[in-house]
Amino acid sequence: MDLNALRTANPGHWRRATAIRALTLDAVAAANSGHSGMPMGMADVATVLFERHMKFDAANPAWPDRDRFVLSAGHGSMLLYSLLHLTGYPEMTLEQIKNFRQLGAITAGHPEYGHAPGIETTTGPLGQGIATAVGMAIAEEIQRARYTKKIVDHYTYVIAGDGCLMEGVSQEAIGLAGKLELSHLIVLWDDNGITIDGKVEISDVTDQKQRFLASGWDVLEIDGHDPEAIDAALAKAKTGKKPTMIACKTHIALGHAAQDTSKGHGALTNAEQLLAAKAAYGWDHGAFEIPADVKSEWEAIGSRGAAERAEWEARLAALGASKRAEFERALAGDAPKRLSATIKRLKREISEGQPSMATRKSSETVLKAINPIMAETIGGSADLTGSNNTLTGDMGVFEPGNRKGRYIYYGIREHGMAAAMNGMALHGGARAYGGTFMCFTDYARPAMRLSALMGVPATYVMTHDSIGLGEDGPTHQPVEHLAMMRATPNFNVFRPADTVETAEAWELALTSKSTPAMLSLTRQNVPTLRTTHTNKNQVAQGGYVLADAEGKRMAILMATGSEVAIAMEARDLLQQDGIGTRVVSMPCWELFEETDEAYRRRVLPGGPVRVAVEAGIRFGWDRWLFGERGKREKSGFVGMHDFGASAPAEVLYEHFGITPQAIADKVKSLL
Ligand SMILES: Cc1ncc(C[n+]2csc(CCOP(=O)(O)OP(=O)(O)O)c2C)c(N)n1
Ligand SMILES: [Mg+2]
Repeated sequence: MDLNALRTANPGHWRRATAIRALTLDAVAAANSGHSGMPMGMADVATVLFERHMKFDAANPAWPDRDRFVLSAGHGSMLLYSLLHLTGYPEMTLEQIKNFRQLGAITAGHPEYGHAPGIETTTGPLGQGIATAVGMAIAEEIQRARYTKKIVDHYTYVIAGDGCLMEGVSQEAIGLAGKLELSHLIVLWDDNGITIDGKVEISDVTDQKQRFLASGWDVLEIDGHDPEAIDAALAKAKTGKKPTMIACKTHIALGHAAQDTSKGHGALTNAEQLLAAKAAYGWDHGAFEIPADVKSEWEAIGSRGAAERAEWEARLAALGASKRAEFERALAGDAPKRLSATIKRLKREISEGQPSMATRKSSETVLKAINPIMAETIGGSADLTGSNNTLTGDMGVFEPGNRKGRYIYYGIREHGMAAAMNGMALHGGARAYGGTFMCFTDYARPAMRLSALMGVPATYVMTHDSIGLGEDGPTHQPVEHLAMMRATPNFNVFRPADTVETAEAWELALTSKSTPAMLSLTRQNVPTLRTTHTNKNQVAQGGYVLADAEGKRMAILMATGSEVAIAMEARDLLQQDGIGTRVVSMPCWELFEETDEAYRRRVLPGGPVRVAVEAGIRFGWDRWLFGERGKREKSGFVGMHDFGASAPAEVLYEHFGITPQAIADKVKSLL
């Protein structure tokens, strides 16, 4: 690589891009950890993108109509931190850059959503960024259709590496974006031919350009160090009717001794080599030193969008009052005032009518009430719409010919769906839910974990939640999935027992601003158990006394979902034998855990025998069996101990011993 030619071709550009490279080298050296090569290789692309194309105003990072920038190759976090610092985002101070990767710094190892404005999503798990960006682009399309391009008209730019494109989720994302013709999505591929283990060719021979073309994208190819080529490609990408992938041929760790090698991927901390790279750049400034003229050029880029933003504010102000209020409400993530009354009305109807139905159907009943009053919901399913009951008649299907549609046929792409849901939530103005069989939580899991880590309130509609799904058998019967999701911090797992609890769970999911939720729903019918209407949302307490003991309280049965009805039948058997039995419904452990000690003591007093009933594995239940004043020798579990089997549901419940009689016997053996 002839650095001299690059330096002289466009000296201004070169110095601005080199500021990114120098900050990266210095921050990684100070932390003695990090990834230098990717920011050094993509500095030219990022500089041209921010300088000539990105619509943003560093002083107002939350401007809703800003372009979104997603650094999918999150290990190159110093690229993003440098850009935010140089362009003048107030929070990204030089101090923060100096504290790269240190405790409490906003410059975490990988970009973390919420640490600083300008970090649009958490990245680092490769492939997540590009898949999340698809959701951002969907949210933008829908809102552009609804509010016109005077109010919503922006692009989502992604920098993705070889790793992002090798991850399976990228194909789900690319396929979806291609089909949906997300023309405002532009992916810049850091085509450097290098990953950690060596050259890309040691593990992959995919023709990425052909792959994107085959999935319905436009593809461009450029020298990623040529500012004019970068500029022209970005300009062209914006005029297309399809999403665009720009293959940017780059040199990892440009100008360093480790250039074009896998050594260049990681932390380049050797002091001599660092100085030699800076010398090759013609950068004779001290560590973390940015010359004033370079910094002010960057700050001019950072404030370039200020006027455009002001014009946008004026257009928003000119929008009719109610439309504007609606735009702002959805953006703030506030539920409409009518939601609470709507849920209460539905609960009353159900408590009176007492239908027996599958909770997946209950969920549909709730959605039919909610979707018409919450225009911000965007629903979907990974090719199981009729099974997940996620589509309601008013939504319309989101597709190239109907940008106002709010239902997405994700295809068989659970992981891509979950990541897209994150993107919609992060974009703002959208509340995403999506369904699949609960067993396939496994397929969506990496993005579900990021929902929790980022604190975005995506709602996962996971139906067919146990052996109760019957004949599809153990491949489809979740047993460990409740435990897996309960183990995830900041994630609410709801397993409602009937339609009333399902309505309450939905209300909680739809009013949450920072905690994602999974609704674990049955395929099989369950009776209405909440036959007395209460305005109060009981699921909000996580666990509550559904039926108290008559006479002396000798046993407490704790159950969730479809097993609550079985526990109620066991209670009848026990009461007939004079054994006073309380049934506690525990639809959301996480919320129960958050209630105060005094409440939990009332629900789970010490003394009585405790039996937990759930058609999943026991893992986690000991917290409620032995903890909270419980005793090991006076507690038991009725549930699954292994994988399920293929047979009708009733046969399986008998076979695995999850029956009223088995519960009653267990209680008696412990008394
Ligand atoms: C899902 C996932 N798997 C593995 C890693 C660890 N990892 C980080 S970067 C990287 C190599 C990525 O290669 P590439 O995207 O080409 O980045 P470059 O070396 O070009 O900077 C790997 C394996 C990760 N961050 N995420
Ligand atoms: Mg690479």
